[in-house]
Amino acid sequence: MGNTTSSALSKEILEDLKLSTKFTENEISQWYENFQKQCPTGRISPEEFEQIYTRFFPDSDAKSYARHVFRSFDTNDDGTLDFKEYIIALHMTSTGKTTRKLEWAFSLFDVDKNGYINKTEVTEICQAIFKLIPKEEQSKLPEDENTPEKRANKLWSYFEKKDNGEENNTRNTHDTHV
Ligand SMILES: [Ca+2]
Ligand SMILES: [Ca+2]
Repeated sequence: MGNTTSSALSKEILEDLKLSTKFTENEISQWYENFQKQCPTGRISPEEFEQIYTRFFPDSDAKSYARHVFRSFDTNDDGTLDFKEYIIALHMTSTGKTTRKLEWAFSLFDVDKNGYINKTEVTEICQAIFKLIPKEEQSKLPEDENTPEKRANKLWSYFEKKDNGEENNTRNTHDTHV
């Protein structure tokens, strides 16, 4: 008995994940099995995460975006993603509720994690997102958002308008265009 075996998912984490994601116990257990196969150490490194993204975006440069996404899900700031952080990430990017997605978008944009979003951070994320878009797709974008800077300007003025200059209130906006 005891909890020396690392292969079982603790009841505590399971209950916690069921509550915060609405995934079923079965689903979570299955993901845990897969996670353990792919990731015997139980932790995903930034490099492994980049590789996952590179597989999804083979024709573009996904590295900087992957780095930002990784940061936004590494909630305990230890430089790796554990199973719990991974499942929350999965939930957020697939079936998550809008409010949860906005919370995530906020932490994605808050590059230095100080609780505020500034324009430099918005520009940085827009640049990372742009690198995901293949070149030929970029040329089809509307004139007012066909560069990372234009996109950042647009997004920034949207935040400003919404929040009356209160840049720390972006959690309350209902559409971040990302
Ligand atoms: Ca972590
Ligand atoms: Ca910040």
